Amino acid sequence: MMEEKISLLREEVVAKMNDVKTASDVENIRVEYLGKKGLVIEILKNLKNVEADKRKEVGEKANVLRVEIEKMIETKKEELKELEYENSIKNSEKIDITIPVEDKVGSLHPITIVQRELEEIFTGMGFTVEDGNEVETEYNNFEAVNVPKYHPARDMQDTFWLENGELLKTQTSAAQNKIMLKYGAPLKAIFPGRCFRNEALDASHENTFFQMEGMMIDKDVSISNLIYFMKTLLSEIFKKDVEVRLRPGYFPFVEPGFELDIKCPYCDGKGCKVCKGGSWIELCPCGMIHPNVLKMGGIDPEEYSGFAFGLGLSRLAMMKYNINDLRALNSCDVRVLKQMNIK
Ligand code: FA5
Repeated sequence: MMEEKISLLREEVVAKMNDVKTASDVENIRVEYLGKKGLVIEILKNLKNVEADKRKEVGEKANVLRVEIEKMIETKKEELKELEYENSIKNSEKIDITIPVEDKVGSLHPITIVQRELEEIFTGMGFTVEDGNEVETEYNNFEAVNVPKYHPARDMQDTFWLENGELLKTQTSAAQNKIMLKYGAPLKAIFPGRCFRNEALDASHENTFFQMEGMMIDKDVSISNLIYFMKTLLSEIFKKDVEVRLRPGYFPFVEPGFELDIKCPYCDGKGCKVCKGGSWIELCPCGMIHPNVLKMGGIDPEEYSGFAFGLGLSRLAMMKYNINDLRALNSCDVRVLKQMNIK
């Protein structure tokens, strides 16, 4: 009798297992047969009521069934997990691995490209590339380049001040003094960097922009050296021989000071929308380093002279890539790069 009951239970469990759809169906089967009051467990608990000569055999069979059911439960659980995973793949977004990849997944920023190009040109001419800070002392940004407190030139470079009296540097010239003190004369260095000014913004003025400063200090350095280096640099950048001219310009840290213009490389001076019909483009303030600045940098102006320039890197990138609004360069909009078709 009992043996028959056990084999009926086995058939029942196998049939129920075949119909299982969810994990809770499996749990119901477990409770029904192997739970505290489960049908198989009840048989084992009540073995004492079985006739003595059959007790051992019934006990063994019930135990075998218990183990079988446990195995069926485990197997079913695994199957359900597998099924769930397959369904999740089927229902999730399909990835078509045969679609060709976009030919351009990213590029360097135009300013970075121009900066690296300039660094290569200058290191080829024996200059070192130096780093400047973005947060600077008032002394380095102004006093050390001959702009004492209350000098009217400070009005042109209003900036963002920190509570501790330091500021976001307005010009790469802020690193001149530290570099002079570090290397002494002779020295040839460029120092690119991010600058900040409290500006009224327009297509050619940003509150955050890049400059690249350069300095050459040695015995007998003259304005001809300055012109030679600037001409070489700009010709390499624009990949053609560019004509330059100097106009007087005022900066307290140079004497004499100039604004360096280039003949428009787009129309060769005939007049176009890049040079706004003026044939020349103002590109780079520069000049011979003021004796006071050399002195503050620990260099004897009687023995040494030097030139310095402060190239507007953002504006140069703007020109090289024909961008009509400087603000696009800080926009973090990838469409800007795509539009420029930078590889
Ligand atoms: C200076 O900053 C001087 N330190 C440059 C210098 C260095 C002169 C060494 C002599 C010797 P200026 O304020 O003109 O000069 O700025 C230099 C260049 O930075 C400008 O020609 C322009 O290209 C760029 N620039 C200045 N302000 C902005 C701005 N708000 N947005 C974008 N570019 C700017």
